[in-house]
Amino acid sequence: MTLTRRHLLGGASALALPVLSVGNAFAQKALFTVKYGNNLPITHPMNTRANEMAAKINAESKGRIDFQVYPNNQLGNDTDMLSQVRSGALDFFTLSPLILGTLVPAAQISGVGFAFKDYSQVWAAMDGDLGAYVRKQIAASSSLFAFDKIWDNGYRQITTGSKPIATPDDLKGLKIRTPPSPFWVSMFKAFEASPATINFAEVYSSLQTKIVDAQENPLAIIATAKLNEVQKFCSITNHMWDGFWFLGNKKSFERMPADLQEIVTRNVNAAGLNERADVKKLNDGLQAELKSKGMTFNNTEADAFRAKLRSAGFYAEWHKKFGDESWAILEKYTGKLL
Ligand code: X2X
Repeated sequence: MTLTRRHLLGGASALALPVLSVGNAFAQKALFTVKYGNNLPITHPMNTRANEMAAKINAESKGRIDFQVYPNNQLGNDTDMLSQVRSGALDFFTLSPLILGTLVPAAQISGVGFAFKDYSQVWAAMDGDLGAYVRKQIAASSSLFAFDKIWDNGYRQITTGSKPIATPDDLKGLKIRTPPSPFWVSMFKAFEASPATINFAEVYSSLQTKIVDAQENPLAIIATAKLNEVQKFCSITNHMWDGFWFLGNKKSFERMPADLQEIVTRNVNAAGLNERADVKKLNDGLQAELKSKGMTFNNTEADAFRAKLRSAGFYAEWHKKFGDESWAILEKYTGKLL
């Protein structure tokens, strides 16, 4: 966070300028220049809503804040940006709870395979006691905090270049990319696949050069990252719901006076709710478009995949790792998982 106008004008040339400047007419007199980074393509609803949010924050603060959006891994990959936001070099960062799990293991609980049957369970949990529990863990065990309303990624589907995934047996030996998270590796090892952790910034090229044959992501990401150009099959597994905590560096945020903190908080949460609606609409409607671009789709039976995870001891292992307290909070919304 750049605190003074002089510093801003002097330092501006050294700053990587935001790809999508929100045309902040007030930038010349900003007291607080803040940087927000993410890993998604500019066309993903996360960035549409983030730029809209930034313009509102700049206007409502009457230019005292210059909120800058850096999309699409412009500041580095997830691993880089996580260390930047931890140190305060980056002020805000949106990150999957499962990748955050490398720093705050308890955060991974929202990604338990096949846990949330539908979005009513997701939002009841994430806007309820489970989200509150995870945010408490984040604040207690790191230099970060998370805003109340988690942003949406969606239900994840498996894509491959070689074959459709119809049953759990089709995952045996499959070289599949997962995000850098012990939880994701654990899930696909339970399926007897061969997971390789790769940051999202490198996924397209890793598929194109066949370093891996498969990956898994919601349709909105498959489409906006153009993964359909390097993947042939998409199997609707809905194996995990995933989101993005909108993370902030505590010390950076606390430097702002209360009135500016309120403007940022209100707009981040409001943008998150709008992003959720956009992502769900996209994920619900993209199959036809991706089919028209050559992808082959198949549906799957969740019970067969859930049974495989159960027989591999996946649920029992993670129940033990998360502990009874958090597992009970999760099951309050999902029902018994074991
Ligand atoms: O890395 C991924 O697959 C992505 C874009 O979905 C996340 O950020 C977790």
